[in-house]
Amino acid sequence: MTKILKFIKPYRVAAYIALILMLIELSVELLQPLLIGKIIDEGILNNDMSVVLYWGGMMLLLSLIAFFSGITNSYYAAFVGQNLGFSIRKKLMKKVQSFSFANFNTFPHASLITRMTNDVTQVQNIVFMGLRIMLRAPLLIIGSLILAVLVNWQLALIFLITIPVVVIFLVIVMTKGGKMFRSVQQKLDTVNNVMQESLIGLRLIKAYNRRTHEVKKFMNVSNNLKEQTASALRLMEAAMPALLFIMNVCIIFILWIGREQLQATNIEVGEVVSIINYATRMTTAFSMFSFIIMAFSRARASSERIVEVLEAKIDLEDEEDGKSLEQLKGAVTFEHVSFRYPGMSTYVLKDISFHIRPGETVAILGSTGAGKSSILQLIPRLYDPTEGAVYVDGMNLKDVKMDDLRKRIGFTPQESILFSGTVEENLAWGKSDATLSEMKAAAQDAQIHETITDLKDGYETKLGQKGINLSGGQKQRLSVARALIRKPNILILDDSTSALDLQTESKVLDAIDKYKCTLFIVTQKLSTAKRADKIMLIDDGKIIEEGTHDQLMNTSTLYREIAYSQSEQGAMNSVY
Ligand code: DCP
Ligand code: MG
Repeated sequence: MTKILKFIKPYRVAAYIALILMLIELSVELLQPLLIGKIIDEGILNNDMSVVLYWGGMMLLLSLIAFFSGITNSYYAAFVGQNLGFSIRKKLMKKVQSFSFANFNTFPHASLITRMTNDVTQVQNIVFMGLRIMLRAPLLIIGSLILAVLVNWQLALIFLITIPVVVIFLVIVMTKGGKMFRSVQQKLDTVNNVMQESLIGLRLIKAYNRRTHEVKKFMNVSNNLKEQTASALRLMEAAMPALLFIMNVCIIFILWIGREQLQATNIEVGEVVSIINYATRMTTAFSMFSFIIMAFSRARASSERIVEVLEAKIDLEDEEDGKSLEQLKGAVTFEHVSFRYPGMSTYVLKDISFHIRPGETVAILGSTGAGKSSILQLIPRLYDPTEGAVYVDGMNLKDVKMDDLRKRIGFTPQESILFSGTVEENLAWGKSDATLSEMKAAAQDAQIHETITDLKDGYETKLGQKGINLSGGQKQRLSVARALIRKPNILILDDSTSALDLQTESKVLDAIDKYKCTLFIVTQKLSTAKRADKIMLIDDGKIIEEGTHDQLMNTSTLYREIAYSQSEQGAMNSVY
C-alpha cells in the first residue's frame, strides 16, 4: 500500500488542502456537543433566551462553514484520487509493454486487465475516501474522547473500557476481510478470463454448438465470484450490528451512571447530554469504520496486485551498453542454439546451427510442431535462446539495442494480427511516418492494393476488431505489406502466404525479391521452396536436412517424398 501511495506525491498540495478542509469539518463536528451542553445549562435551564439565540446562531454559522468545507474537500479528494488512478494506469501500461513473453506466463491477459481497471479503481476509491472520511473517523473518536474527558471525566471513563474492545474487534475483522477480498479479486480475474476466451472464440463456439457449455462455464465462475463477494460482505455487515450493540451498551451505562450523579447533584444535565452526544458520534464513526475497513481491505489486496505487476522482473532487457545498429546487411547465424519456452522442461529446439548470408532466401519446411516458428521468434529476439547464441552481421543479439534490431526486421507472425483502426493505421504499424505512396507501394507488392481500393473507403476503411471483416488471405497479405513497408533488411514470413493461391504467392515473392533482403519463409509448398537459396527441413527441433532444391532432390528421401506427394496433388488438381 505504501508503494502505491507514493504515486500521490505530484498531487500532494491538493491532498493537503483536502486534509485541512477535512480537519475544519471535523472540528465543527466536535464543537457542536459542547455548544449543545452550553445552550442547555446556561440558556434553557437559566431561562435565558439570548444565550440560546447566540449559541444557536453560532452553531448555524459553524454548520455552514463545515458544509462548504465538506463540498470543497470532496472536490480535492476526487481530484487526487482520479489523478492517482491515471498515473498508476500509465505506469502499468508502460511496464506491461516492456514485458517479455515469460512475464505474460505469470500474468495472464485477463488478470492484467482486471489489475489495470478494477484494482486501480479500488485504490482510487480508497484514496478519495481517505481524504474525505478515513482520517475523520479515528480523529472523531479521539477528539470525542478528549472532549468528553474535559466535560466530565467520571462519565468518560466508560469510554476507556469500550473503545479498546471495539478496536480489537475491528482489527480481527480487518485481517479476515483482507484475505477474503483478495480472493474476490482473484475470482474476478477468472470471470474476466472466461469472458475473454468465449468472446475470442465466438465463431468456434457457435460452429461447435458449445453455447450452453460456455454459458454454464461462465455461470459457474460468476457464481463463485458472487459467493466469495457475498461472504466477504457478510463479514463486514455482521461487524456493524456488533459495533452498534457495544456502543449502545455504553450509552446505557452513561445514562445510568449519569442519573445517579444527577441525583447526587454533582453534575449538570447539559454535561450528560454532551457526553451522550459524543457517544453517538463515536458510534457513527465506528460504523463508518466497518465501511472503511471493507474498502481498505479491498484496496490493500488490489494495491498488492498492482505492485506485483510494477515490480515484476523483466528477463529480456537491453544491456546497458547495447550497440546501436545503424545498418544491417542481413547475415544471420545460429550457433548451437537450443531453446525451451520459459517455464517448460522440454527443449523445442536442439543444437541448431546455420549461417545465412545477406540477401539469401531460406525456406523452412517441417511438420507441425517441429519448431519452425520457434526458430524464427529468436531472430527479432522475442525470446533469448536457452543455450547457444544468435548473431546478426556477426554481432550477438544480446549486444545490440533491441529497438534498433527490430526496426530492421519485418516480421509477420503465423497468425496474422491486425488491430482495430483503418487499413492505413494498420500499415503505419510497420513504419509510423509512412506516406500514402509508400503504403500503396507496399500494398501493391503484397498484392493487396486492389483489394483495398475495392473496399468501401479504400485505405481509410475501418477494420473491425482484429481485422474481423477481412478474409484469412487478405489478412495475411496485409500483414506482409505491413512488414514490407519498413523496407526490412531481414524479412520473416511465418507461413504468411499459406492462404494464397500459387499464382498470387509467386507474385508476392517476385515483388519481395526486389527488396534484396534476407528472407526467412516458412512454407509447406515446394514451389516456394524451389526458389530458395537454402532449404532447411526441420523435425523435432533439429535440422535434419539442408541444401538447395536440386541437392535435396538428390540426397534426401524425405524431401523427395514431399515432392512426390505434392506433384501427385498437383496432378489431381489439374484433373478437376
Ligand atoms: N510451444 C510451446 N510454447 C509456445 C509455442 C510452442 O511450448 N508458446 C511448443 C509446441 C511445439 C514446439 O514448441 O511442440 C514447437 O512449436 P512451433 O510453434 O515452433 O512449431 P511449428 O511452427 O513448427 O508448427 P506449425 O507448423 O504448427 O506452426
Ligand atoms: Mg509455426
